[in-house]
Amino acid sequence: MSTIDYSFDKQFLRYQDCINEALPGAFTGDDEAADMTMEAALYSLMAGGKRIRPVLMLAVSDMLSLSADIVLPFAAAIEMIHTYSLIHDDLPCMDNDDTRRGMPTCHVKYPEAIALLAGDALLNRAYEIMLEACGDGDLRKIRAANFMARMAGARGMIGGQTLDLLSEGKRIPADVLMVLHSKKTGCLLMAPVIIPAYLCSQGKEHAIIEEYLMEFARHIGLGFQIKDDILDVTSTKDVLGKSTGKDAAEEKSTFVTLFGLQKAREMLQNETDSARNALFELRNSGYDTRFLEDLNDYLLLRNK
Ligand code: GRG
Repeated sequence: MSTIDYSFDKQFLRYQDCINEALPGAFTGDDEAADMTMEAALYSLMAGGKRIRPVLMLAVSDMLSLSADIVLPFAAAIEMIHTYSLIHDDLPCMDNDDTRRGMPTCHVKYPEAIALLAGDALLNRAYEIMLEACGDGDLRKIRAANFMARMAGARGMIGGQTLDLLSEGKRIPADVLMVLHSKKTGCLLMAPVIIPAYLCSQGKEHAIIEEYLMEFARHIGLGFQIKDDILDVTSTKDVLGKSTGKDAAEEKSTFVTLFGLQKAREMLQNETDSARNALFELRNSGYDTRFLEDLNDYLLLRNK
């Protein structure tokens, strides 16, 4: 990243363009039998998400001077895993939503079973891409792919989703809500921050960097969910591109329903401040953290 003409908006767009160019090629069909599933997967993948997770991954890589070529398969994989989770989360057996990213959800546009398969196909392709990248036997890549699997799996995002489903209609304690979201939302924000560190050379200095990165990721992860809960009650379907007000209607425990809007806003500010403090430690260690600092503010202020 150039130090002279830095602009957050331009850099954000560059990262988004980079991933948007990589994704369709990583998911083209060569099997006619799977055409409709591939089409449905691509429909959801290219429906215009913010690309926060791959942007984070590319930004942390830049900060650590890691080449984009090395990280790009992992960046594509995380957006595929994220998109699969959204497709499955929207299904009638889960949240039963009809709009996502401002468009009909995958199971509304395609038959429900095809949407299920499209999610499965995205998940499988994500692992295929990461395994292809690991083909040179580089242990750092294998460790990175393993971390992705753990963050997305039953001890990570899927575990959080399970806790969420089992909590429906109940008022859960705040500490359970924290664990639920550190898994459901937090794990897929932890992976893009930590994977670039895993892909770099290891050593004592790197262990300290990983600590600060983990601290940063933990706080943006929780903050991301608090913001999501706030937007659910303060924004509209037109702006968000997905349904709003469902949490309260379905008596779900959220940061807003448990703590109230004012307190949830304070909690979000605290998470943002703590994430910024972790970045200051990295900056003091000589890293260029400007983009991540600005991204942290963007996540605080985002309106969708
Ligand atoms: C079905 C295994 C499985 C998991 C589902 C991701 C998820 C777990 C549920 C989605 C429900 C939800 C609203 C979670 C809150 C945080 C979140 C992941 C929001 C959506 O992410 P954004 O805002 O979406 O990055 P875009 O569309 O911009 O990519």
